[in-house]
Amino acid sequence: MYKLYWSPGSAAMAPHAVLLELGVAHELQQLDPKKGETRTPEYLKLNPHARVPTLVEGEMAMYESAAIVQYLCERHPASELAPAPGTWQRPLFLQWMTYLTNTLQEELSHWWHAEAYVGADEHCHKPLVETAERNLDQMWRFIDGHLAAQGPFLLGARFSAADIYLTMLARWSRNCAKPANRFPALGRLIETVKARPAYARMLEQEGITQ
Ligand SMILES: N[C@@H](CCC(=O)N[C@@H](CS)C(=O)NCC(=O)O)C(=O)O
Repeated sequence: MYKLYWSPGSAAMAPHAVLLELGVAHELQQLDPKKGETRTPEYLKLNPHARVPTLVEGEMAMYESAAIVQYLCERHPASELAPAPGTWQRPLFLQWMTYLTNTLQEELSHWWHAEAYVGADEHCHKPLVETAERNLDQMWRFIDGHLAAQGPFLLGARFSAADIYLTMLARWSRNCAKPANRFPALGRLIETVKARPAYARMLEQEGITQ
C-alpha cells in the first residue's frame, strides 16, 4: 500500500494522478506547509527537505516528484504509462522526464519563488521573474513545436506519464503573461490529459478548479 504526502496544486499532483491512473491502493496524507506540517520531526525523517511530495511504501520513503512518477511506472509496467527499458521510446521518455523536472520545473520555480534564489529584497525579484518569463515562453514554444510536428503527445502517438507531468507544470504557468495552454498543440495535450478520468479525479480530490 502506497502512502502519498501531498498538498493541493503542488509537485505532488503528478504522482497523485499516476497513482489514480494505475488504480493501485494508496492512502493520501495532506500536509499544510504553511502550518509547519512538513517540518515535524516525523516528516523530516521521510523528507529532510521539508517538501511535498513524499511516497512511502513499506519501509521505503522517497521524494522528488519525477523520480516517484518514474518509480511507479516501473513498479506497474502493465499500465504502459512508460515505455519499457530496452524499447526505442525509453530514452525519449527519460529525456522528457528529465527535461521537464530539471529545466522547465526549475524555471517555473524561479518565477514562483524568486526569494529563494535572490533573497527577500523585492527589487531583486523583478529581473529574475522577467528572465524566467522569457525563458518559459521559449520553453513552451519549443514543446509546442515538438508536439505540433511529432505529437499529439510527447512520445508521439503514445500517451505516457511524461504528459501527466507536463500538464502539472503547465498549470503552474497560469499567472504568466502567456500561459502554456495558449500554445495550440500544448493546449490540446493539456485538455486531453485533463479529460482523463484519473487526472480529473486528482484535480477534484485536490480541490482544483482552474
Ligand atoms: N523538486 C521537488 C520540488 C518539491 C517542492 O518544491 N515542493 C513544494 C510544493 S510544489 C513544497 O513542498 N513547498 C513547501 C515549502 O517549501 O515549504 C519535486 O519535484 O518533488
